[in-house]
Amino acid sequence: MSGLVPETMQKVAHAALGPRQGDKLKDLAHNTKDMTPEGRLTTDYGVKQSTADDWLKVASKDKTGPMLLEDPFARERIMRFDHERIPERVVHARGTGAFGKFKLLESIEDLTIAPVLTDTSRETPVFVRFSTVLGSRGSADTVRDVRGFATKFYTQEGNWDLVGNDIPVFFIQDAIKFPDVIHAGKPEPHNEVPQAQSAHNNFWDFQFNHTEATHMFMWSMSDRAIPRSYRMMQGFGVNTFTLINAKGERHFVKFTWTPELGVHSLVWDEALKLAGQDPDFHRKDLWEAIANGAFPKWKFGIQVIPEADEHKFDFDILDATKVWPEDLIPTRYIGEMELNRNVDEFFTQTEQIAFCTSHVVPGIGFSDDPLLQGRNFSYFDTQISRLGVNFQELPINRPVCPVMNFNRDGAMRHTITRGTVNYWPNRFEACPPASHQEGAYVEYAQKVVGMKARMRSEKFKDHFSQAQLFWNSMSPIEKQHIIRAFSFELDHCEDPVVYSRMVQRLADIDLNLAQTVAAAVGGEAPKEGRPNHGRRAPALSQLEFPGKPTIQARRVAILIADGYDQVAYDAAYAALSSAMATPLVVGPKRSRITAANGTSSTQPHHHLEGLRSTMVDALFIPGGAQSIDTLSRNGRALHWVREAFGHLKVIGATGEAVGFVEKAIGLPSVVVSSDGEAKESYGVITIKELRPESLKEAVQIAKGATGFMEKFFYGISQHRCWERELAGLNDMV
Ligand code: HDE
Repeated sequence: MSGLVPETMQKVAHAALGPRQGDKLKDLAHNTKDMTPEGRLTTDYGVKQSTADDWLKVASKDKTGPMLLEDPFARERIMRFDHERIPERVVHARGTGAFGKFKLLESIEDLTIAPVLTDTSRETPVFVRFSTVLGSRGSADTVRDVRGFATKFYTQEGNWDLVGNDIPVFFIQDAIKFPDVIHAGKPEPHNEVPQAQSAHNNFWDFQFNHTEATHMFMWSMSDRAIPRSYRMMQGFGVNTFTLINAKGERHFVKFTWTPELGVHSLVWDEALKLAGQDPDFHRKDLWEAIANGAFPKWKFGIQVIPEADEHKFDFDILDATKVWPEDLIPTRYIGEMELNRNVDEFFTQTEQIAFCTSHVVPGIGFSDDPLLQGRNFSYFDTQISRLGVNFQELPINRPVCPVMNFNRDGAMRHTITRGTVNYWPNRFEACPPASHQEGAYVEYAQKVVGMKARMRSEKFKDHFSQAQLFWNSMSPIEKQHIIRAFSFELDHCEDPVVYSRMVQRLADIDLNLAQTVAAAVGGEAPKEGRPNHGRRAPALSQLEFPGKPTIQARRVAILIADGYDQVAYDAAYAALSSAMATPLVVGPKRSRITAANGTSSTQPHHHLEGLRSTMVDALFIPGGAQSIDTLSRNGRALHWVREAFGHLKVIGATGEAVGFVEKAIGLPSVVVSSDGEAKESYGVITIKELRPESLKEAVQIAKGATGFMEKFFYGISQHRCWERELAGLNDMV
């Protein structure tokens, strides 16, 4: 196979596919073709063409002349191109997706009849799309925003779409308000500014005027809104769904995904810079991890409330602006999902995938959650405008089980249904409805009596208790980040009415928060706050989800110049690769760099201008007198180290590089010079000499004679060095 098809990208992934996941991929194969050198250029109607370069012309002597409209090939190319775009999603336009599989580990047949949640021998193919909400399709990945986490389960009973976010609550309680909250967040109507930002007047004006958003905006000002990676986010169904068991009993349920790698975020300065330096940061991160075989995994959990307990809580369990605190309703983890295959083509798969919250399978139902009810209408409707009425026939959307009904026609219908009738009942009894025993979806018989009115339950009117609960549950570092987020956002609101009122609003959550932000943004500091109930729910803090300590798929830069210590370099490179991290060699130039021994050399992946410290998780700098001398005189190299230190990244240095790190960060007391033993101080790991007995030893990481690699890897696995921030050192560089 030629390099035309990135076969290697998918090779690892194919090996990991289970028997069932193949169902959807086999189905997609009917519509998949490869570009090959053997294939010949044709029109869309199949006629071979001799050129792709020249429009048919009336040739004069010097071979110039008018172009002929007659040329069907040229016309087809241009007209086809003119119509390549479809409307982008009205929200969540920017996103990326991948294939994977869902495996149930524990049956919940006590709660549901849905085989996807009761049959542990099954493996269900899935497609997941992650997204930001506010930005348009070409906007940057790392902006402050909620992230979408939408999963399509291709079950044997039909498609089940679980369309969630990385934050468990939402801005509004009733779907009718959705256009308002989105209009307020999107670029302002008069000048279409700003792109993909909540930091503007209209967003915060709405938040103030619409108190039910208070809990949600606390989450969106937290680090959850700037994830390090899609692989390191939780996912929440947000809405309250129901499960129906064989006895016909109904339970309320919330669905959760928890990542194996833990919940980790960028730091704000990094997120801001990445938006310009690498706008595809999250998209590339997911792609590379899957291509390298570091498949991201999530545990699948449920929180369940029996129907009879619906009213036992001081919040309404159908209110999407409230969490179900885990100390009251613990999460039961029952399955896991792995993403293991990148898409073959972005448009036909990631762009054309269409999720509908209304698509559930027998055994799963809705509740009277007024946000969910509105969503059930909206998603189907929006797909019709985005993709047309036959959107469910598109390869990525069609189910793996049979589809048969009397829906017909419409633009771009593909299925050719044979038969003389297209209605029910018909004289042939063709396509009869299924019975319950045959697996038909049966609606839960819910007794409903009431007055028709525009109304809301009383408990929905408490807009502050859980905002306080969230704030109370944050660690000191998380609180600090929230304060800074508000300070940034409100600084971007020029209208004093907007930022002054918002500062007052913050006093409904916490007086200290309000006063600190007021001082930063210039609003009048509130003197009194709403009494705080003092309750906490630890699981709201993302620090409760550190994940498994691994450096898999973490990007580690190795900084070198001519004359680098080749032994230390080789040892680190080999150890990082064997741990499935991604070492990225960076030098002042991308042409070959020669080691101190004069014989070895290496071709760096990037130069210091091209790759920035923001794009990596950690930094390693081997010694070598000449190399360090060059780096010490290079402003960009010094900035690299300084910036990585400021962003709390782990830095490893050996030999002469120790002094270089000290010079770069200008905090002599922090960098402990070492006397042979590896030393760690505020995430800076140093050693005089990295001389593993052999490369093999380096590869066995933890056994390294010096313990350097052990300390370095542990630091990376901890994501960041928070001690540095607690000591205020990051603010000093
Ligand atoms: Fe969405 N939302 N939403 N939303 N939403 C859409 O559907 C809508 C809400 C979410 O990767 C749209 O296909 C309404 C909550 C995700 O393709 C649209 C309301 C949550 C995605 C729509 C909400 C979400 C969407 C636009 C309030 C978290 C991207 C394009 C009642 C649980 C799916 C599309 C993808 C997309 C409507 C609120 C998550 C317009 C009316 C709450 C992850 O139909």
